[in-house]
Amino acid sequence: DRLHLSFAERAKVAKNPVAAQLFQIMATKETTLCLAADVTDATALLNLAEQAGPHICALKTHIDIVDDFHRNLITPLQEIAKRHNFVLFEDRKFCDIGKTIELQYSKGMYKISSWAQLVTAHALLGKGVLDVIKKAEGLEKRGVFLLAEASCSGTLIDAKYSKSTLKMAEEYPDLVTGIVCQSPMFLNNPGLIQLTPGVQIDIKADDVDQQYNSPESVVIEKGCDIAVVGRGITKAADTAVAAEKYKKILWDAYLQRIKK
Ligand code: 6AU
Repeated sequence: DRLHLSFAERAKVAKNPVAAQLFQIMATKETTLCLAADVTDATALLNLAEQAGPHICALKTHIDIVDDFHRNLITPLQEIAKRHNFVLFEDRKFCDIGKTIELQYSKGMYKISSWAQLVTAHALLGKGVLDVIKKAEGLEKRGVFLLAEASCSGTLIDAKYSKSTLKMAEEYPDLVTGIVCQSPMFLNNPGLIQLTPGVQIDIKADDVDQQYNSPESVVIEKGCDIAVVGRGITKAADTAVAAEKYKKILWDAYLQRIKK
């Protein structure tokens, strides 16, 4: 099953091209770390990308929090991603009617579809989101992570909703890269990637509603393939040292999991 197969084996069965690309990056760079680069300064974002670059498979942005965003930020970001071989991932969490998402995906200041190979989306309003992302202008190789569970306390998402999200994912195998969730759920398809946020070594929660698990427990007990780490790295004294530390713990946990 999914939890005991290697990423190299899973690359062969992935139907979404970005999932296949990610599995290959993970296997060759030996990293399952996705950095949540949640900073509000463009230069800080580029510095994070550069320093964490050798240790990550994906860089996840909330591009709309960058105070001094300018289109000129995208070219150097893409150059860093290419040089260090990681994927750019905009955590937009699309949730609207299809027509609106079509515009939010390709138009406006951010033109997400022109640079982000990966985006997140909610399944709440139905399949429209996947239909429009599939057809929109933009990069040829693209993928979507659907949010099926949340890391925060007080989420309104229940088991029935999670299961329906998974069903929707299975209906778009060429577009859906994977699922954002906190448990293995019913995700047995080895071609799909489980992305799990809420990962930190030192603390259990923030002062709002975020809840954290350790890197070992998310991989071994909760089925995480790619772990999202934000403040555990961005608030550390040395970005590269912290990223390398998470990478190693996560990779050892993955090796332990596939051996079982
Ligand atoms: O490690 P942190 O808490 O600093 O950052 C976690 C990152 C943030 C959130 O927007 C995101 O992960 N996130 C998501 C995603 C990836 O979609 C889902 C979720 O349930 N919880 C969560 O924290 O950028």
